[in-house]
Amino acid sequence: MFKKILIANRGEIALRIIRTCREMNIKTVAVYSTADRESLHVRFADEAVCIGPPASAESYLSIPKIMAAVEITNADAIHPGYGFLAENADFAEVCKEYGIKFIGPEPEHMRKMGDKVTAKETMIKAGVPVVPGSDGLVKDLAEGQKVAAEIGFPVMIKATAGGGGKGMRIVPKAEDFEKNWNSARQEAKASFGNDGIYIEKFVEEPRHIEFQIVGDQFGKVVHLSERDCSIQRRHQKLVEECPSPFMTDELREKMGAAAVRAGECIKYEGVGTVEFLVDKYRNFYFMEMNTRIQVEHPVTEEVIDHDLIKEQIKIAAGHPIVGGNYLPTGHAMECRINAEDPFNGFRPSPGLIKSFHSSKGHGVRVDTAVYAGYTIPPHYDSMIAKLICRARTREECITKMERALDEFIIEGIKTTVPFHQRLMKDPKFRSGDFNTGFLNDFDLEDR
Ligand code: MV4
Repeated sequence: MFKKILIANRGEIALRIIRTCREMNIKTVAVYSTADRESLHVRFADEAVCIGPPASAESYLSIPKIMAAVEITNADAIHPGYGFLAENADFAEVCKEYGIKFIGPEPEHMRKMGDKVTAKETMIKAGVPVVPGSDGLVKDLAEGQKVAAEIGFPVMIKATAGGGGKGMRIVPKAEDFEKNWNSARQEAKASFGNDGIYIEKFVEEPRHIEFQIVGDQFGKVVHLSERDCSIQRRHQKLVEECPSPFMTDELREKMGAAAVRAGECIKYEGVGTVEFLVDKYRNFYFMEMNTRIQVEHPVTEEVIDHDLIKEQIKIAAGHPIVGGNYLPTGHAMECRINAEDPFNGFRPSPGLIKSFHSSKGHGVRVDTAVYAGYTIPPHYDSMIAKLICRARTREECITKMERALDEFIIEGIKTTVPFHQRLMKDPKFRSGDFNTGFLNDFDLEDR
């Protein structure tokens, strides 16, 4: 087992990883920018190293700075958390060269899944359903128009280096193709320095349902059920839950088997997430694979009663997986509490937290690194807490979430708490009748 893990991250996930390391008797090293001197991950780690100024590019994203911190503290593994360098194959490669264990998959797997066309080709080989579309990259406008006509409108233009909606366009009909082709290409070039484009049939009113998988170093892969992440705004998830209200035993069987095949086919090592689009007929299609621990992992932890960070560390240390797939017991839901003003277009609201009292009680979990007197720096992500509730049924879970949201006190900044309070009362949300378009016509002022 590792003796000392360096956590190349900040905020709640850094704290989350430190907690598990302490329970496993593993020493921890925090790294921090000058904006994070007063952060809890710095206080709770056994050692802390300042790695630069507030700008991420010169601190949390700087591979040389992080490797220098590894060297001076003599850490034997790095946990990247999510975001920052978590899906950077070059970073994983550098760790390998230094003889430091990167807690995550092989660089080759990160590279494969980071390129969407390669990921899709890999899934086709594994027998995982994908959205009908172009055979790989489309070379020019003329080929794009031809392929789109064959697939049938509406189609979606996507960037192979994409994800999170960048370089993505919906094309309703043939006459709209050229302008969308040009703008998608430009955006992809500007955002990723890669203008590789592919085309898919547009799946209408899809749900976003993802499967948590775990693979060990011996080629065994199991799934830990799904998470429904359809409640999103501009590709930012706001609520996640397990089970999906749309799930059936039969569908879970089929999607779970597909997710496991995806992992087995590439001999995936570590925890990963296979994202699917699911249409109203319960057809499902591979969308992307994330090769990191995700923000919403606590939802799965609550319904399967396992510590996923601990599983990650054990697998990285060469332990085998025992047992099979996991089915959920009860229901869990996570609301992301962001320092944003939901009444003003979710505009970021950093600054001093004057008072902070987190929700408590049976079935309530709050993952956060903020406290009263803490000043949220403007340089990073606006998520300041995750409120996770667990109960026997979805109904009880929502009721508990309403209670927990009502007792959450955060003063000094604007947060997304009022958004969640209104969402929990929405009849369509409560009945489980929603898809990824739900928030497009959800207006807070009407409620
Ligand atoms: C799609 C789609 C419909 N049809 N692909 C959004 C982010 C990127 N990962 C893929 N996305 C989508 N791809 C086809 N062929 C709809 C979306 C989509 C979406 C997906 C999941 C969650 C929220 C979404 C919001 C808008 C669009």
